[in-house]
Amino acid sequence: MLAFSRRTASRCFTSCAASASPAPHTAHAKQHLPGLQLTADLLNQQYKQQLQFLLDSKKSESATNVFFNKTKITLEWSVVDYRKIPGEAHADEPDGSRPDPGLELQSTNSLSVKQRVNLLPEVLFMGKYNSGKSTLLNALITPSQNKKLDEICYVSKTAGFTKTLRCFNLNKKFKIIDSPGYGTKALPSQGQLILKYIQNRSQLRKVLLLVSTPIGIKNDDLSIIDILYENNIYFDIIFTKIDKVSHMSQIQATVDTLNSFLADNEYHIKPHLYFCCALSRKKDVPRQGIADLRYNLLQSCEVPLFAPKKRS
Ligand SMILES: Nc1nc2c(ncn2[C@@H]2O[C@H](COP(=O)(O)OP(=O)(O)OP(=O)(O)O)[C@@H](O)[C@H]2O)c(=O)[nH]1
Ligand SMILES: [Mg+2]
Repeated sequence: MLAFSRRTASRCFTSCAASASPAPHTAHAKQHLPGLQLTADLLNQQYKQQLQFLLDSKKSESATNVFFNKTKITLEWSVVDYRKIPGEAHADEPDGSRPDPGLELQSTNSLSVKQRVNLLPEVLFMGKYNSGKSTLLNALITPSQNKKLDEICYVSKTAGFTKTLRCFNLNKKFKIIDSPGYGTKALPSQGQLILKYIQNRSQLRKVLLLVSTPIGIKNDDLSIIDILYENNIYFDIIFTKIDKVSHMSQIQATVDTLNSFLADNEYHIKPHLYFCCALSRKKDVPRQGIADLRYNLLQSCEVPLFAPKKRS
C-alpha cells in the first residue's frame, strides 16, 4: 500500500505545466466577454496555455482523431473484485510471496501477447455518479461526424448505473477504465474496489476526474483529490456538461473552490483543467472538448501519432 505525505505527493507533479503558470482563474477566465455564448470550446481556449499536452497543430489534431475514429475497442474485463483483474490474483498477498512483476519487465521480448496486453498503460475515469464518465468514454471513441454516440459504455440518468470497474482496450495501445461513480448512492464495496485499484495498479498512468459543471466541486470530489495526491497519482479535472451552464460565474465559483482547497492543503502543483460537452443531440450544441482529451490520453500513454495518409 502506498502512503505518501502531501508534500511528497505534490512533488511527483513537477512535470505538469500548471506549476509554472499563473492560476487560470486569475489570468484568463476574466477575459470571457459578456454576451458570448459559454461553450466548452471557448473555455478550453481560455485555459489552453495551462495544459501539459497542447494540441496546437491541425496535423496533430487530425492524426489524433484518425486514431480514435478508427480505433478497435474491446471490453477486456469487468470486475467487482480487484483480484479478478488479470495479473492481480496475488494482490492481497504479502510482497515477498507475489510473482515479481520486475522479472516480466526485464525480458519484454520473451513476453507472450497476453502478458504484453496486461502491461499496457491505463487511464482511470473517476467521478461522482452521473458526472458523465460513461458518456464521455462513448464520445471519445465515436467519430465526430456521427450524431449519435457509439455506445460501448451503458449510460443512464439513473445514478449509480455503472456497477463494475470496466476495462476497454483501444487498439492494443492503451486502456481506459470506466468506474462506478462515488457519492451517497454508491456502495462501500465499489469505493474499496476503486481505492484498491488506485493504490495497487502499476499500469495506472493517469486519472481523469470528472466533475459535472452544473453541480460543481463538492466535498466528496475534494476527498478523492486528497487520495490522488497522497498516492502520487497524476490527474486532470474534466468539467462535463458545459452545455447546461450559461454563466461564467458558475465556472468561476467552481474553479475558485478548487484553487482554495489546493492552496489550503499546500498542493502547489495544480491539475490541468478541461471542459467538455459529450452530447451532440441538438444541432447548435455539438460535442466539444473531445479532441483535446483524446490527445491528452494518447500523450499520457505515450502512443505515437502518425499523420493520416494522403489519398492519391
Ligand atoms: N446535457 C448533457 N448531459 C450529459 C453530458 N454527459 C452526460 N450527460 C447525461 O448525464 C447522465 C449520466 O451520464 P453517464 O455517462 O451515465 O454518467 P456516469 O458518470 O457514467 O454515471 P454512473 O455510471 O452512474 O456513475 C446521462 O443522462 C447522460 O446523457 C453532457 O455533456 N451534456
Ligand atoms: Mg457510468
